[in-house]
Amino acid sequence: KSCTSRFIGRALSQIKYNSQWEKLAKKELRGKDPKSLLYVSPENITVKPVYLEEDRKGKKGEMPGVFPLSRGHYATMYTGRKHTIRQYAGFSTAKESNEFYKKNLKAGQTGLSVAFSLSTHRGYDSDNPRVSGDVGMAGVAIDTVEDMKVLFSGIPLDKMSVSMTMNGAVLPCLAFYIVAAQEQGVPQEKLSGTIQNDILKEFMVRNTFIYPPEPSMHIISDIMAYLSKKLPRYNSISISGYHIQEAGADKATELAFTLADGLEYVDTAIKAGLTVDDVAPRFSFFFGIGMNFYMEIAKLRAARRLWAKLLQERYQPKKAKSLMLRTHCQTSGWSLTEQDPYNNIIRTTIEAMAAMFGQTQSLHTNSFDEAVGLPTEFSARLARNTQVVLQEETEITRVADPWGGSYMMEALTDELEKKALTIIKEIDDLGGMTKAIATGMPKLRIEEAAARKQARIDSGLDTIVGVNKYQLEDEEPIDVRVIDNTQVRLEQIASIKKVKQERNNKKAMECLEALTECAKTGKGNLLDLSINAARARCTVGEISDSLEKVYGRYQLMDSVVQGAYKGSFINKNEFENLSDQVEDFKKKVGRRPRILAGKLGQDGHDRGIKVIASGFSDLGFDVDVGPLFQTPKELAKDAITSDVDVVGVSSLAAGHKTLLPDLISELKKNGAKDIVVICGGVIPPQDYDYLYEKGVHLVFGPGTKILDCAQQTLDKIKEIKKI
Ligand code: 2CP
Repeated sequence: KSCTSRFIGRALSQIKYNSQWEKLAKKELRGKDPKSLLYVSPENITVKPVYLEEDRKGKKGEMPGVFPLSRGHYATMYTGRKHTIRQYAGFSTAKESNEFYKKNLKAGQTGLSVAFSLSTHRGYDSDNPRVSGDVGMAGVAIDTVEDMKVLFSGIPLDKMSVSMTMNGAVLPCLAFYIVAAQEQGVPQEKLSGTIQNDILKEFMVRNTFIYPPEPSMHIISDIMAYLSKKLPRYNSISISGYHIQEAGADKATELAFTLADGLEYVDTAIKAGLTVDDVAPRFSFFFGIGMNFYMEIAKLRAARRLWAKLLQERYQPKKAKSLMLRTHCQTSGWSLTEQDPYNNIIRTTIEAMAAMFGQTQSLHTNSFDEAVGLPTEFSARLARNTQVVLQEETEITRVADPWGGSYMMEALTDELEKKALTIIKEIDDLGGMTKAIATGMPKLRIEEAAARKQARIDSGLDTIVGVNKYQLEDEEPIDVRVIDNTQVRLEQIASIKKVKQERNNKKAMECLEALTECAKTGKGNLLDLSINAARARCTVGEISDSLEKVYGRYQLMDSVVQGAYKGSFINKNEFENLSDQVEDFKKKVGRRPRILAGKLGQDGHDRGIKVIASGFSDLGFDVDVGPLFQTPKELAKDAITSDVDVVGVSSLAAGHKTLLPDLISELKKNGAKDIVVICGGVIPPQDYDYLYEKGVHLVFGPGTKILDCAQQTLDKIKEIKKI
């Protein structure tokens, strides 16, 4: 059954066609009903095969630069200034990343964007045993201001705008940046750039939080207060939908949750004594751009319109800039496939075009190899040049909002605006985003959508070339960047030791105590005090700990979505065949096959593990999802205590070669040799043999059908346990 026919019943009643067009279409379709051409998107928007003048009846045209800004917040848009080519990068040590940045800037990149190591994100120094597999792997390790100085050595920070993706350890990292610039001779008021600083979405999807929601919001209001006074050119937040889409949400949901987060931040600032005009002009946004081309362009147009309208209605700002939704975009990492990976170059180009047609201010284009590992110099060059070619060889940037006035694009923009507004009202009814997050509603919605999407792909309803259609018989492995994690860690540990030896320890301790005191009393500004601590050479771990003493470290309570995978799986026979085998297992063994799905290290990406958990659970497995951020020892202990048959580990941040062997040796050490260990995620095929040698039983690459994964897992349990 085609996707269209499944949804057609629902869509039919809403649609009226122009009778002349309907007649012509019927003839061309040899009598078939033109309504068979309708498509219903995951946003539940019915996309028609044709849009005509009557679809815009009674609606006025808009002008770029004029409220409600759907067509762009400047009259000239790219004709006046092209978007910033801002590639997100960082790996290994500050020295290596600095060299990489400088090369990229010479080759056409126009802004910088720092990817920090997950250890840094979570406020741990590189010498902390919890982060043995994380240091320098998915981003650059920064422990002190000395590392930050090396990261920007030879890069004039008064001229270069720098984005830093940092949320959990936002205070020390931003403080290091400000002090590094000052020591480079650049006063803070001259700094331009953006700090992500969007903690609300971390609690929904990205999971690199440190403290609980309430003190985390307090940190944000201190940062906004400091930046609005002292760094007038710096964007104090990057309110991010990207991760919401990557985690599985449709575009209306991504849009709604992101703008609802933005409204919550305005409210937080106002509660802290600031005005909307103090903060909103320096709010910035960040959206993901996937493969639904028209819908993505419409999303960015609807985002600008909705934000301008909501701010006007709710806060009546005086500054025109407060209404502007300025945004960065990134092509979808989720849409990249391990299979036939050169197709990813095509996907990224299409997504980059959608972002540019949507008039983004800044863009990152993914490298084609990111489904298997960290980008190489070659793949990063192609990714960057995708934007350079689009900017400099095509004439796309010659016209402001070129899709404006298209009957279809205007209709989709209206529809997305309407859908997103309905969801924003739901959030309002729950008392705003912080309260909504506490109910678990946003996370659950996103996880259900992710499970439904996986079922559509596994059922062949949605095509992914090379994955569920037109597969290659033989796949040649591609090169990936290899990082010697142990070496990076040793270098970082040596440099922390040196900084601590050379600093005035008494001064450093006083700065840390001042931070703890401020957290206790609420008196003083946490960023101001973090800057003092950074200058006194306190480390990221020390600054984070000084606050953790008061705030504590947040533990996420998690559950598994039930029924969404099964409900959207089309081929019921295929599904039931496997669930029957699970039932047989239960009859023979006396219990269901039991799996503990875990995440190791500081890698908080949990879409994969959640989707697997939902699918396995719907198939009849007994599924537990372990807490995030476990050490191999902790996960092994939980697996043994819960007496599981299988431990499943999802790894998306390159720690697999350190963490999985450690897990296996912990299991063996404790006599649990017959627990099946499976893993999946972003794992280069070159590493599969290494993992098998170390005792991993099954490795699943991205794009594996859940049913295949579950079948092989069940067979492996039976083989190992001789059932
Ligand atoms: C721009 N300007 C113009 C025009 N266009 N002036 C007149 N006419 C025009 N047509 C002006 C702007 O007002 C601004 O000046 C200056 O030119 C720079 O333009 P901009 O549009 O502000 O560009 P930008 O400096 O590149 O800033 C773009 C953003 C910023 C979106 C506002 O927040 C940003 O760069 N964000 C990047 C976020 C990022 O890289 N995130 C990485 C995510 P004024 O400044 O005087 O107004 S990492 C992703 C991973 C997945 C993760 O999170 O884990």
